[in-house]
Amino acid sequence: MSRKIIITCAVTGAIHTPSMSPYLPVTPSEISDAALEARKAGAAIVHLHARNPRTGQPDQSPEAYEPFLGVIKQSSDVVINITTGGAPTMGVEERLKPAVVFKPEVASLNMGSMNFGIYPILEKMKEFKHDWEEPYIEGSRDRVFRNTFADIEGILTTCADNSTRFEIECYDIGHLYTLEHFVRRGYVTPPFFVQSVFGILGGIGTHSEDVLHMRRTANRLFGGDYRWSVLGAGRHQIPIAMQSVLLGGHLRVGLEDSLYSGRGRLAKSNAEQVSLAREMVEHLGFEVATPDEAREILNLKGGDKVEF
Ligand code: KMH
Ligand code: ZN
Repeated sequence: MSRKIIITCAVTGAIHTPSMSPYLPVTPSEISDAALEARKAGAAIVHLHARNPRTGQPDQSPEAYEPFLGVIKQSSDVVINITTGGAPTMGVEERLKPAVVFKPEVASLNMGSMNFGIYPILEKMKEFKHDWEEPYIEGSRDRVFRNTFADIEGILTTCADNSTRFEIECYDIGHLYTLEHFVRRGYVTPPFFVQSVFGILGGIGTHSEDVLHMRRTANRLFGGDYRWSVLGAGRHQIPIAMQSVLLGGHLRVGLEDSLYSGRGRLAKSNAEQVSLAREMVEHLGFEVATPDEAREILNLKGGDKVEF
């Protein structure tokens, strides 16, 4: 049987703002439509953030999530992953709330405090639809995305009570060593899901040597105990996804990580990026995993054991 590749689609995130693309999902119905279309195109997991429907500002209140979580669950078997990263402007308690309330199968978990520079995007922007956008983007010059050891331990402990498992986001080699520390202490159990992030200003770069170094280090530290996925920011999305597939891994796409689908061409939907990724996977001779296959690969609790 050919190896099954898990496609995660991160449909909106908290990096991009409405003025950057008219296709960025903002309202609950745009987010649920994007998730359902991504599933149809081949995604097994959707990684979700919520936004204020009027302004598009990241919103981590459970009330902002509620309108789309139920819709997605009722219309699809897709695995729902709720962010605990929220936005770097938010406190950790605020970021954790939706995962605590809704007890999803998967939640994201960021493995270290870091600079998270999105301010270079301003060079390409002239007009803003909303007042919050420019200071939010510019503010990343002097902002730390906080994920201390205590924060990580708190998230692991709280979500473990709900049998939520994690998309463990590692933006640099040191994050793998932090993960190893928590594995050794018994807070993280196999098979754990490592999402290696390439190309965020403040994290590791996008060179193929970076990808190989991340893979080799994770192999050395974790052997067969982990499942590996990657995401490449911006134009690196598909090239890095392809390297992961060739190195035995899974992949993540979506408008959270890149607004494009091809050189200089805005993606009109999340599904467009999923379709591109799926084509690439199939051209390389592999198959995409269904949500149930992803559940088996990652040992998830099941879509009927969530609180929404
Ligand atoms: N946009 C990713 C690079 C999270 O939601 O926890 C970061 C992310 C964080 O996905
Ligand atoms: Zn995210």
